[in-house]
Amino acid sequence: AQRPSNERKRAGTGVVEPCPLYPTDDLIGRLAGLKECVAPEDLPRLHPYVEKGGRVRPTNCTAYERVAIIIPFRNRYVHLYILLNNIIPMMQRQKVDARFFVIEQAPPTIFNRAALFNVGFIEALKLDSFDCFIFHDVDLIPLNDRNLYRCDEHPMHFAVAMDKYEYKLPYKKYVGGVVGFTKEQYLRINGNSNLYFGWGGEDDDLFERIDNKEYEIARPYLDVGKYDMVRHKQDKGNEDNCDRRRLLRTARQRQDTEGLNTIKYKRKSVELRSHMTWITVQLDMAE
Ligand code: UDH
Repeated sequence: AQRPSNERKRAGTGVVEPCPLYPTDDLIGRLAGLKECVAPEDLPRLHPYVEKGGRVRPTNCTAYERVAIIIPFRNRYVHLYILLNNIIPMMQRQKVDARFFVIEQAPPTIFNRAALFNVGFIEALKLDSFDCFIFHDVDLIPLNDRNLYRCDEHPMHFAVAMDKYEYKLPYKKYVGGVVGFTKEQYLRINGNSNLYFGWGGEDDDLFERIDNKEYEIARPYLDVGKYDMVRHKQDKGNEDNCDRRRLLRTARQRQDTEGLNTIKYKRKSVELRSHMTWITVQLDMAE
């Protein structure tokens, strides 16, 4: 990965001190996974060191890379603040230089999680430079801080063991929940498909894209890649996508001609809030 642009010099020495790749002294290991509600107005008191727009970075060393954390979002405020309350301190202990992006899909179109990942990638790069993109469901709370939020030689699948799947990988090709790509990897797979409106299938399409470009999938041990999902019912506006099996059959053929290079959306607003950059977009179903 490229060296981050925010290099800091050690006072008086002119020498830049890189953060340790594995900051073992600061890590705790297993975490409780806090699920209590957090009011947004409490975030500044709980996490005062986050910079406006949602950047958290190490104070005494230079992080190895810059990470954009992209959260696809619609009407899940309670989950969002619970998630931030859990991952902000984890980012600090991991010595990650991260910026949180909430990518909100405006009504009325059916929710499209995968298209929002493409939007997040494009919009984040308009605002700053990033080496690594972590696409993070809003309702997944990490339970081990040894699950380092970094990119690797191969795309990373972080959420390998969720409570809803009895802390196991539900099937070999599963890449749902939390995944990470370097900029180069995401460009090479042409991002996600934009065609999956509604619940399901888009993550299996992503697997096909990764596999088709001959990447492997890097995964932590089950005990490390552990997450709890904050319970919720199926959302209105994200009903089951009945077309998903049909779409999946052509995933590989479509890869180069449909995805990051063809996404269409209307950007409605970009706001630098205290603990995140909030981007609202309109997606159209017509292709
Ligand atoms: N999301 C929203 N708002 C929505 C829908 C989805 O913010 O209205 C985002 C959010 O980041 C969420 C992610 O998209 O974490 C994935 O959506 P999800 O939580 O609905 O997916 P999951 O597989 O849902 O976790 C499980 C419950 C519904 C299953 C019904 C299938 N028959």
